[in-house]
Amino acid sequence: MNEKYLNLKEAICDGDDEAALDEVENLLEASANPLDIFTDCVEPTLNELGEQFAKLEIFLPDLVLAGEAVAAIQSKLLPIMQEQNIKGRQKGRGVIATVSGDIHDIGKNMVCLMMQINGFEMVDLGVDVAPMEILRRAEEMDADIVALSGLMLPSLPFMKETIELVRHSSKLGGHTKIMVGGGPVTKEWADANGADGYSDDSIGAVKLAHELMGLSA
Ligand code: B12
Repeated sequence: MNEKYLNLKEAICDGDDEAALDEVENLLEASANPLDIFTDCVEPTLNELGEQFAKLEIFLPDLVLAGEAVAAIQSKLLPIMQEQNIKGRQKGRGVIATVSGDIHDIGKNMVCLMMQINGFEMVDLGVDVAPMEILRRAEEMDADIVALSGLMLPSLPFMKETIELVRHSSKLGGHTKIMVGGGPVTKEWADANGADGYSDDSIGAVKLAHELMGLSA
């Protein structure tokens, strides 16, 4: 990791919101790009913490505090990214949700924002959203895209159930494309379970959405 990010990494690991926000401020003043702060610092730091958590080197309260620090960073950076990048033309509309049993939303929020600033009208349904609710909201807005996020292995059956509901909906006229992502999801899982596409990051998600809509970026 570039050393300019080391103070922010430390603040996230310490779960220190205030220090994290001060450091984000310093980075922005030094002209750092908000998306780079995420992809080059926040994401790798969370991945490291996830590994330490899995090895019992840190515990849930540490992860909770780090998650809160990242939520504070997101609430600072996402509006700035939105302001800088909003594009007028809507390329398609859809819903995005973290599936039942799963409350992780940092990655979903990133994907949602990146799609919004790239011209997709995305409605964020939140976390722990049941398959029937995702279907209902997708039907209500005649969604072109249903984007599903899942970081918990035990939640993958709910993702699969949602895919099946959307596929068999008589109200969605077959034009709805389903995109999936999140830690335990792979391209193989996506192909085997009827999704139209998979990506492992938010930039890839935007690229994928363009492909699925038959658009050039
Ligand atoms: C932060 C964190 C938390 C925070 C979440 C805060 C929040 N607001 O989200 C808190 C502390 C609350 C938390 C709780 C728990 N967590 Co947790 N958590 C993490 C951690 C460290 C980071 C996740 C993260 O935000 N990553 C950064 C983001 C940017 O990455 P991302 O989510 O993967 O998203 C990117 C891509 O996947 C992709 N993407 C994501 N969604 C989508 C959707 C689409 C459509 C597309 C195309 C792409 C896409 O693009 C994103 C941007 O690049 C991970 C470890 C890890 N390496 O993932 C564990 C991890 C996910 N948690 C784990 C566990 C076990 C839990 C708990 C059960 C712990 C407990 N005992 O209570 C609870 C879960 C409760 C629940 N029911 O959901 C396990 C899951 C194991 C599994 N696979 O089943 C992990 C993997 C840790 C581990 N190694 O054991 N957690």
